[in-house]
Amino acid sequence: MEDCLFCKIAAGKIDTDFVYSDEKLVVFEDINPQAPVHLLIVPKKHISDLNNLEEKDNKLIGHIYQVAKELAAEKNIAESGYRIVSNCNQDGGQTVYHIHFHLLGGRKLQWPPG
Ligand code: DGP
Repeated sequence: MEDCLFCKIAAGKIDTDFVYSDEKLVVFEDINPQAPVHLLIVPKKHISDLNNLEEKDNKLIGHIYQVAKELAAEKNIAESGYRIVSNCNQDGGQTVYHIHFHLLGGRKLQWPPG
């Protein structure tokens, strides 16, 4: 998608420090962090939101959670705890329409979310 911000970041067209990257995804720090650890896990494949996930994406989603778990350990939040969030559409608070997963931790997170 030519005018998708996260496609551009994932393709290296916008200067961004990746915390992690592989052939399927990139991970970088959120520009507006909501917790001491706030990473965005972004697949290279353009999927606009959770509603557009297909069965063939199941392996990718599993991989995202494996990478999230490893990054949580690296960031020393595995034992204290963390949250993985994917906002969907307006009421879910989605602002960037390229599917992504927030990895949040490093403080006690509130529940329910606002
Ligand atoms: P969401 O609101 O769930 O769609 O999350 C989008 C997140 O993306 C939001 O927390 C802010 C972050 N973000 C938006 N633009 C940029 C950017 O250019 N760079 C980085 N690092 N993060 C961005």
